[in-house]
Amino acid sequence: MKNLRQAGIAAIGILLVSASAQAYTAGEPGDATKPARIAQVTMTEAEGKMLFLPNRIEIKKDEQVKFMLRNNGELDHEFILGTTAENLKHAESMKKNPDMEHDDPNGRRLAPKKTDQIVWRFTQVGEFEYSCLIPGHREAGMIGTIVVK
Ligand SMILES: [Cu+2]
Repeated sequence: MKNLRQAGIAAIGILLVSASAQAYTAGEPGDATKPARIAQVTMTEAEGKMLFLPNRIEIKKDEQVKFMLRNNGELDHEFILGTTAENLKHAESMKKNPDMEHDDPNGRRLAPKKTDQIVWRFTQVGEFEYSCLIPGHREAGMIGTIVVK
């Protein structure tokens, strides 16, 4: 498992096109049948900006979190969990392919007024993020910080 994880980190580009490689720096997909802390995250646009509410969430290591996502905006938005480096790399590949489908467990794309969920377990202390990688959205403010203590 450890080797698989390291290989996944080294080959993050491959990971993006291969949903079968399951390795995430920010933790691992959770178990929806187990209790989880609820974190509501709303995506929206306001006054020329795009944002997540809230844009900072603190979590305890090994805590399982259920992100209850809601898109209150007029545009599609995404919620992609990862490190900043992973998300920036992912954002680059989305510039080449803006309609890229995500079926990775660490991300969702929501149409306006839609809701969705991600259950995730954070297994490492550190700072991670969630961002919307649709071209221009991260730059417009769609980034949030996750602090795992
Ligand atoms: Cu967005």
